[in-house]
Amino acid sequence: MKIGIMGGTFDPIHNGHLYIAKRAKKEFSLDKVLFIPTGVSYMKTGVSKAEHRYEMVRLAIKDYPDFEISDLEVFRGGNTYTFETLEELKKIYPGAKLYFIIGTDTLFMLEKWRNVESIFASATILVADREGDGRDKQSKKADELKKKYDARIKFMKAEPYNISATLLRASFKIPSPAYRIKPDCPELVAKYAEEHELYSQFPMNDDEILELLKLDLKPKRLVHSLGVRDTAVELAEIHHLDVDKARRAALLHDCAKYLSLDDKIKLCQEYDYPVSSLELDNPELLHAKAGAALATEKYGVTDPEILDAIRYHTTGKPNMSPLTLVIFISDYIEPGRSHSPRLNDFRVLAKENLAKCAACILEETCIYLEQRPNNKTKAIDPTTKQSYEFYKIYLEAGE
Ligand code: DGI
Ligand code: FE
Ligand code: FE
Repeated sequence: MKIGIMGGTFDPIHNGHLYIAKRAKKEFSLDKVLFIPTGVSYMKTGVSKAEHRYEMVRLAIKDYPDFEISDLEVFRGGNTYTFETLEELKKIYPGAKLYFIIGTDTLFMLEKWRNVESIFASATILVADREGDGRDKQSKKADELKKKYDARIKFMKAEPYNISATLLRASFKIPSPAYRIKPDCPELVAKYAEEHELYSQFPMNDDEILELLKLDLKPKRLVHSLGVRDTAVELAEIHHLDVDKARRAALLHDCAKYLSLDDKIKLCQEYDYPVSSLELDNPELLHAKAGAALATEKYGVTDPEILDAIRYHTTGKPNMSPLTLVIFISDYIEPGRSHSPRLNDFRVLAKENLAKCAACILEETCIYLEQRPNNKTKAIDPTTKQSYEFYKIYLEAGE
């Protein structure tokens, strides 16, 4: 008998896990696949209770006759070690060939696992790999392990699935039904998670926000947002501000960039953010206000300082909070920007004097908007103008 083994936290089990189990079963003619949810995890904190994770796996596989669940790890006291599980399975299924299914990232961590020699002796390792041929780094690592431990390692073609658990948890945390996305797991699992509020009771963390943003932003915009994040974090550290708030505001500052005009207007109305006729004529301005609303609606952010920083990141405003200044500036100077010859001066200035740096940026923005060629001049938003009026005294001020 050939038995595939899918170990994991399964918090929660998702379609990627099922897909990989199906692929492994087919490609290696396995008689069955055993799903073994971990008990107490010694590597991860903040994981859902084992009984919930076990129940979700049970629900997910109940219509697959060749998939089974095992409680070997769930009810074992203390830490769970794979080599012990495999030892037990050899006793339960004497003579069976065991195939331990892992993702490519695990291939590189295996050697750190307790008693890895015993793992290699007990089971063939099946690596779920996007290309299916264990290219480059993976096949090198596999060859190394084969030599060193006499390991049996095979690659199977399957999409990597390690990231989507984060996205899946995030999808349970989206507050507004209008912006909810369908969780990528069996319906029974989603229902169970919702009924027991396994994920929705916690606010989204930055990893989850990032996974959702990947769906909302084009690749270039995502790179920009990560640049703003890194710049904002650095400036927050230098100026002794709340680094977590800066990181979050920066990540989300352009989250509404690709919403339709209708959606942006609707969001602003719902949140009582007034929309001016100038903004309707220059709708690219609206993504900042709409972004503050979307940060609440979709990403669950309610902190007024973060929302203020997102809302005013394009125009600035008079007397900005230090956090709002940091986001306004970071958006302009992040490493991916190259639109102004003075950027390098601004990057130095931002570390020394936020208000003066904002003044320089506002001055440059006003000049840029007024002096665009071919009569393509853009109207300066009154808030941009007011910010410039407020900050321009810093232009003359010394250090
Ligand atoms: O969203 P980003 O591209 O990262 O940058 P942003 O939010 O600072 O600016 C978006 C656009 O808005 C950019 O092309 C410059 C423009 N902008 C900034 N202030 C004003 C403005 N456009 C008008 N019409 N009026 C303004 O006051
Ligand atoms: Fe923006
Ligand atoms: Fe931006």
